[in-house]
Amino acid sequence: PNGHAALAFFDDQHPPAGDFLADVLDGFSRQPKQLAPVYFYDAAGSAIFDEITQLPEYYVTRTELAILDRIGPELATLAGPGAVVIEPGSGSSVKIRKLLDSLSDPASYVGLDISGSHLEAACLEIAAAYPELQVGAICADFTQGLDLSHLPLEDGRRVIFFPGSTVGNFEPDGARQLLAGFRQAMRPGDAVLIGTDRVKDPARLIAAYDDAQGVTARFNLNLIHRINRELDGTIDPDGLSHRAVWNADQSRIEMHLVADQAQEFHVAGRTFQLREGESIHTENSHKFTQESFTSLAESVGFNVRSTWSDDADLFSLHWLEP
Ligand code: AVI
Repeated sequence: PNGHAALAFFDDQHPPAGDFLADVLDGFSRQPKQLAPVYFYDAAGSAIFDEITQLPEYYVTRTELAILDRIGPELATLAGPGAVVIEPGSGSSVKIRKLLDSLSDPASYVGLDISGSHLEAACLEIAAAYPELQVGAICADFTQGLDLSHLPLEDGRRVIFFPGSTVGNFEPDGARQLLAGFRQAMRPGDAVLIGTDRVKDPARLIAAYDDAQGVTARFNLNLIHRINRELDGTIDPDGLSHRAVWNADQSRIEMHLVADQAQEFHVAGRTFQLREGESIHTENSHKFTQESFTSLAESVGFNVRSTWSDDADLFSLHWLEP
């Protein structure tokens, strides 16, 4: 009995909780100041991110969904019947439904997330929508490797679904470690279906991260509100401006909050200074070419079996096999 009756299983691997306060103090002590993008996604931030996915400038989500629609039959062939779909960071419910709808007779869905409550809610929704599917949950930090050894499910092909170009939010070493963790958990015949955003015209990229309605600016500033609220912070959000910059050397969009004038602030009793024009670096979103992603995947022992893109080559999905 797992205490989550509608789920086939709930495997709590007891991931250590992230230390928001320690990470913020550490990030503000660095030069340049930085904050980790994982902390964007409290309830308010997740709701703003949903708004971002609907923006005219943010082509990412709708382009990936259109590719998923188009390639459904191919995915069904590649996955075969009885597939076990595993979703690290489960929550992209529209995309996972498209995938499940495309596959022929998927046997099971396994959500995997660091937040147990979020995970349970997401998995219960899938279970309700797909009564034929076995639905299980693993509460774990997927950046620390995947332990799939206790999956009490039939042995179909395992397909790890990692959409959205979330891999791009990791530093190159972190992305390699993440994919290596996936690779280690896989058996011959298993696969990863992963989305990556493409290198393109910088103006188009910058618009996607600095939209006309200011939704992305709100997303960025929400992190400051969160620090003020949860960590007894006194940062003046009105004195910070959202910036999106294309860093061609690192092939990434960077998000920053830049101080319009100098300010001193406190977080949990510690004092920090921002100079006029000084930036807090809040996110990297790496963009890939076919070559750069292939070399990343191959460096941890994957074969890129197939890649699909939209006509304008904005976004790609890749099928990786060990
Ligand atoms: C979640 N991740 C893939 C988004 C991205 O595009 O890097 C996060 C985001 N940041 C600003 N807009 C969207």
